[in-house]
Amino acid sequence: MQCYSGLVLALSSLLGALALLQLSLYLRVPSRYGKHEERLCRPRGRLPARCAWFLQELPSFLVPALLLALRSPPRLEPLGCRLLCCLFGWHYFYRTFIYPFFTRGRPFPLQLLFFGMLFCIYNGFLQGYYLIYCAEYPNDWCTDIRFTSGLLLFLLGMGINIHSDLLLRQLRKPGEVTYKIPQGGLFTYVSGANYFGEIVEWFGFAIATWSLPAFAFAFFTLCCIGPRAYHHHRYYLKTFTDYPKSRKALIPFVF
Ligand code: NDX
Repeated sequence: MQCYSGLVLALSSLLGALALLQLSLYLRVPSRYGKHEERLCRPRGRLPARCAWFLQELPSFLVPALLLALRSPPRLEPLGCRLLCCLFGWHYFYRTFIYPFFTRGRPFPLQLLFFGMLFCIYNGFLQGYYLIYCAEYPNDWCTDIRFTSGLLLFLLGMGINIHSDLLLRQLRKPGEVTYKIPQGGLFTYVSGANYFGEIVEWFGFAIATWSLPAFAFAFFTLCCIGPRAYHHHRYYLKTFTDYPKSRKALIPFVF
């Protein structure tokens, strides 16, 4: 397989367009899973959260891994490019093989699972194809300010995301499905602490890779979970009269 830059441009632009579609669809009404499902329509089928998250996220790990295996001769030079591939793989290894097995979430709607899987195939292909077949970095990319600052942001975001998801998980005993007020960590400042971490993470990745596909994905993430953080915030304010008034929705002290 070779690098077709036109394909990368087309797929990245489509991802940007999907982000805008996502924003227009879910700004007023939240996507119908988790705490926003019950009050809206009841989906026909659901899968246990563990199974659903595993299946949904698997293509994001598998597709780049397949692309890497198909590359002949296997080459990911220089070191900067190899590290960047590892960051994406590292996140999706966690999201596919670790996160689902600890989640205490409610069953996930099959319909959304299907679209989520399609999205993960699409994005896994775009990011993997670009990094494995197209990206070229100078040998000293690892010392470039874009790489180092992006990597730091990525690690910071990932740390916040994993820690916040852990705090959410600890709110429930196994088998429980009730909602409580999240406390501690970045939840002290925002209702969507896990989403804030994820957004910082993917903007860090975009800066470190300095690539159109990664910026398109960071933008998609912002448009996908940014509005969801806002809906979570409204839900908490409506549900809990003692919800901390100073807490913002997504960005500490700002929004
Ligand atoms: N999955 C990313 N759009 C998405 C699934 C839905 O990873 O067709 C995007 C992802 C997909 C979406 C995905 C892409 C766009 C789709 C959409 C469906 C339709 C849409 C395909 C792929 C679409 C068009 C047409 C435009 C293409 O019971 P519960 O489940 O609520 O329990 C929760 C629990 N919890 C609490 N427990 C007790 N008390 C409380 N107060 C609690 N609050 C929450 O914690 C869960 O078990 C857990 C986390 O819940 P929540 O709601 O905070 O996070 P959640 O949304 O479930 O995300 C989990 C993690 C999180 O770290 C987040 O950052 C990351 O996944 N994520 C999620 C969504 C997208 C994404 C990352 C990304 O874009 N990078």
